[in-house]
Amino acid sequence: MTEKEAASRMKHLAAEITKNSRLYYDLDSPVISDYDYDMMFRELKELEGKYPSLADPNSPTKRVGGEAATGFEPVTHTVPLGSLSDVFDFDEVRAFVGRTKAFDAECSYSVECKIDGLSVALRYENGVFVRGATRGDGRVGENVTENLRTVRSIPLTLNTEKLNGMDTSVVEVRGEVYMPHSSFERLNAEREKRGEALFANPRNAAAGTLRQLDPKVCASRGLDIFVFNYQTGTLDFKEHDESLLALEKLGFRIIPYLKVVKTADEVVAQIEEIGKMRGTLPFDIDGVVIKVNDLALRRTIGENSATPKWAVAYKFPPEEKETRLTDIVIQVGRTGILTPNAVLEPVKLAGTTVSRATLHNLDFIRERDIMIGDTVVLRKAGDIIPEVVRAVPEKRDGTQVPFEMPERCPSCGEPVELDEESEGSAYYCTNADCPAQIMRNLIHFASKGAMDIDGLGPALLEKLHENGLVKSIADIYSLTAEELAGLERMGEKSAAKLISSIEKSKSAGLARLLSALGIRQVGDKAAAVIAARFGDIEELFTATPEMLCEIDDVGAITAENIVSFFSHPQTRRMIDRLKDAGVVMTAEKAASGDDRFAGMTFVLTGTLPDMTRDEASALITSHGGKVTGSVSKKTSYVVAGAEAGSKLAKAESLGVPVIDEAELLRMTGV
Ligand code: 0OX
Repeated sequence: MTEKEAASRMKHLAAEITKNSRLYYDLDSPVISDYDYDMMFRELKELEGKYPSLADPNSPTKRVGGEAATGFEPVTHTVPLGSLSDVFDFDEVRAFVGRTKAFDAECSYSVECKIDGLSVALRYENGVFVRGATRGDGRVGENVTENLRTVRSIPLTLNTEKLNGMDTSVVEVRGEVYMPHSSFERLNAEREKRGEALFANPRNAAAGTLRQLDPKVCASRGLDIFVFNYQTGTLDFKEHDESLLALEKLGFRIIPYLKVVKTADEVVAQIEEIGKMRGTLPFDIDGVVIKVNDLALRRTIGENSATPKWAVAYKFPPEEKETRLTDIVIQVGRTGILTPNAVLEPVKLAGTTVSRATLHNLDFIRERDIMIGDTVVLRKAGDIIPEVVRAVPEKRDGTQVPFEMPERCPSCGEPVELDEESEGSAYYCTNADCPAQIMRNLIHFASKGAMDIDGLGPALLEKLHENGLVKSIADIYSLTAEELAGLERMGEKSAAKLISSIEKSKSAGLARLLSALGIRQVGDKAAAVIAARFGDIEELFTATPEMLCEIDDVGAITAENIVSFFSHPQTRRMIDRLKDAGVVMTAEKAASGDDRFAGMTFVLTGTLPDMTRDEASALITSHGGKVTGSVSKKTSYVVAGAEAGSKLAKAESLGVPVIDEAELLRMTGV
């Protein structure tokens, strides 16, 4: 690698690490696996070691990770909560053993599983729990005492009498708070029912839960803890395992599967033992921690700024599991694309039970030589989405059959065609009235990112479709409160609420409407630029592919799709019906004629003194602004009222300006 190549690689790695670290720490929503993150981190560190002159002083490797967020009081830890240095193979484990044996050839090691949760420090005074804090940056964390009090396995008082005669007046311990698989599955099932975003994995769910401002929420989510270190206090121990046994007597749940061993071979054997158990445990572990057991020897060996030299974490590669692929079923997507899905014998993988995985397209199946009935290897991409890595042809017994794309759509029976232009051999149903497509079109149309019709989710749409009340998109706008109230389990109040959401969606504007129509390859971004460029839907009925291609984000295929969509007589009829219903067909222009909030996004939280939320939203949109439900770095302002909750805390942690109703009114010139 030349110096120039190294510089460019380092820049790329630093940007990726920073981006993914924000997704992980601040937004609790990682998109790559921890393993991939660690690998990038390590590569950057190595390059910085090799090319010190190229190292950026602000490199992410110089940070410990996870800044102390606001919303909770800061706590300066009595003893800093150091982090572990990671190793990824047994040679590195042996090198660690060698380094520490150099201090004392008799050195023994505590080998323990590494719980995948978040580290906290718990302080007890005179046997009573007085303070619990997150790790934060290792030096300063957040005071989450009230939330931790709700974790049943954290003792509120210690069994001090069990340590007869020992001074227990101050005890500070460190442990890992985690969410067991059972709690995680229950939480995500409830969130799915309520149409809320799912947590990617148990660790993110635990982190999100511990940061809840309302301890009742935390109490309801079933967090747990394993204590793995005596931090400081009036007790005195010689060895780590001895300290943990004492902590257990005091009432703590201590780290399980801990074994003290002497040699590098024994350390490696114990790592392998824990590795074998990994998939069967009721909680996630992401590695094994190896620590020098003798506490005096730890002090001799010392630390490297924030990481002790007397411990390392061996990190597991992403978990893989074998299972049987019993069938391949076809799902007809919103745009008519046929996607093959693997039906799997249910298997537990990285915290959840997996029984389905997408096979993307025919090329994917052929490249991996996957047959129906095969044993396949599964893994979770980014710790989240299950994927079939490969088939295991050695395990075939002659009953396996190759997969063929159906010639007719499994939903409507009309012919299927190969989309020559698409990557990866996409087949699609040629019937625009295919029921599978209609249902998915309806669901997409009403969804959050599209027309955002609150309350009109998949289950209700399904019911409306079954009852013949909604056969196409335009039918949504002819629904009446009486028709809705006639449906099973739909009260008058909910019916009126839904009618008002449908009404509100009419002013979503051209960009959202274009994205909601489900034109093949026209997502949010393309819809926004097309809306900005054309301004009125009528212009799109006469647009040529050339005109569309002039727009940066629109390629030739998308342009053809748009032209083809607007050339259908059904499209004309649908748009006319939407227009008659009052759906806005022009690009978002401020209704007030004053678009001072153009390009700005607002989030409302809490109760405002004089305005309802709808009134505040209307005020913002009428000045060209957008109102969304969740706070991100892109949010321009959070408007907070009384009893504002976690959105306020999040705004503060992301540095998003927070204003009150009076300030909002001032900004609009009222
Ligand atoms: C765990 C875990 C984490 C902490 C700093 C020095 C030793 N996640 O299960 N850390 C530690 O110990 C470290 N032990 C653990 N078991």
